[in-house]
Amino acid sequence: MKDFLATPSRATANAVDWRLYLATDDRILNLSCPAEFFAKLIDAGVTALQLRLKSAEDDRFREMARILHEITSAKGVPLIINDRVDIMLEVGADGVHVGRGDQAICEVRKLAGDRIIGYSVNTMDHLRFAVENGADYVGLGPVFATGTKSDTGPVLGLEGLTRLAEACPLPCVGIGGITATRVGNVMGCGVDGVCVISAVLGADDPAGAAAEAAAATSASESALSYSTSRLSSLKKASMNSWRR
Ligand code: TZP
Ligand code: MG
Repeated sequence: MKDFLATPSRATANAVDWRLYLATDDRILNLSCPAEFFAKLIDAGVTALQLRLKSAEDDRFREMARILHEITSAKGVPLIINDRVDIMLEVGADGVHVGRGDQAICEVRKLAGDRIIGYSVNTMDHLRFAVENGADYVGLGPVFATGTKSDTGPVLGLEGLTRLAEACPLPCVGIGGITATRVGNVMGCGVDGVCVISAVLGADDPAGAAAEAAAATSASESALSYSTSRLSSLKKASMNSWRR
């Protein structure tokens, strides 16, 4: 059986601070100075960034990826690219995030090498699939109703999120409808962080909203000590039983 801990991308994903994982949507295409915008958000407390664009032309996607990669590298924050493993490789980003309708994880792995692969999970079967196929971290959601993405599975609620987080041997973040006031409850479900879009990008003061959400992740049960305990023998046992 392949040793989970020996996989470089797993080790990398385990080392990431997932507490405030900001994903984008297409509204960032209207920013006049995206570099400055994201630099401020990282300074405010964003710990990981996902470039997620659904309607951008390839050239524009690449341009944004390059801009964000420059900022995230300078600030020491990982950059994950949604859907596009080709663009992730072109710009040298840290990883790629895929969902059930995207390229299969095993195909993505052939291209991504030891870069991080994230996978979207809504059910226990999805989680098992992600682990068995070598994902490095998972997004669990939608936790709450969201207006940002329409083709999600059913809302998990805090109970559903807790069940998935407890069974999850990988770093995991809750996603979907998470606002700063909900961060504490979501972190309490045992996730390593929250992934948010509207709570920050839809705020009148995005940097202020990021700072508020970041403070809420830190105020809740320590995500870092949870990550460390993730490597307990119990977790490793469940992890290995899921791997081929
Ligand atoms: N995947 C599950 S819910 C969701 C994605 C991409 C949207 C999250 O956006 P928001 O605005 O934080 O609810
Ligand atoms: Mg996708």
